[in-house]
Amino acid sequence: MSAVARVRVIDSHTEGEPTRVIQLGEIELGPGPIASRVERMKQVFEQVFRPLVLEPRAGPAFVGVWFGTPSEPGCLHDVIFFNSAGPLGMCGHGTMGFMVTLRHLNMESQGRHRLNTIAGPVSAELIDDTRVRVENVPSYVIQERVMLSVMGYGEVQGQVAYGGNTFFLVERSPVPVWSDNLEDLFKCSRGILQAVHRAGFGDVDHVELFGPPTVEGADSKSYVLCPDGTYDRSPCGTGTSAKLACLAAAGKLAPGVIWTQESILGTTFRASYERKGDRILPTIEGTAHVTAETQLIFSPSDPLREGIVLE
Ligand code: PYC
Repeated sequence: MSAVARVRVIDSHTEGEPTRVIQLGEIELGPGPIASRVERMKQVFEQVFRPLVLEPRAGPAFVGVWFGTPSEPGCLHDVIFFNSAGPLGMCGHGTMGFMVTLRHLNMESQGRHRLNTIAGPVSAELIDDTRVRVENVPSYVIQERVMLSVMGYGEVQGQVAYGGNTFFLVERSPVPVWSDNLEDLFKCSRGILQAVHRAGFGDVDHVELFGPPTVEGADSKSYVLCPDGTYDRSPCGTGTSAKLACLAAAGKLAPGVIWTQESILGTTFRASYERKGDRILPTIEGTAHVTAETQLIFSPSDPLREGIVLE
């Protein structure tokens, strides 16, 4: 950490879920392609990147964003999302936070922009200063009707689907999807994640539990367990994309029809899809607000300069 003692970041939240954008040029990851940059990020992850999203400099559920020169033609930037568990394939709420941050920094011009993520290029458009529309990567169902035996919760049925990250989606949550039920939702979704790995789906790193909506106009409410062991405060853009793939495959949602996904907090994303061969192309819309401009300080004498990690 000796070379990086101060890092300027911009914080925002998207429907409640925090995003921390590292200002351009603060941390170099060398030339592209994006896969090489991700490898370099992983080499110094615990010393350089993870401390940016851990306590005592961040709170729970922070997603970090590194961005730099595009390594893919037609893209505005390479954008790498990460949480304290490592890089994320894509991040819907993070893309919204990133676009609103670019506007805050006067670095964004009008119109739709392509951003190169680990999962592939996505399009993002600022509708106004805070509202962002994201056209995500092609999304699809990997396995329908997976039956799991989950200790303490019995038989749980769900689907494995991809929306930029890989999800296990449980249509009928074994525990009510209510915000006063967070402890049980965490225990249940952790048990499901372990069971889904035992069942051979090692790529699954997020779990979504669904229940009836509680805000007017929403179609469904979700609790989303993320790879860093926190829950998504937003309705989760990649998770909503995976959900649309399941709905489309089951013939429950037609192309172009709006699906409103509610988060555990009661905030919402509006989503719809177009067909793209045997996959779908989801569009997610939500609101982000900048919350802080900060310079983080990593003093060599600070015993917690690499963040608080409880093994
Ligand atoms: O919005 O895609 C998302 C996301 C993934 C993890 C946290 N948020």
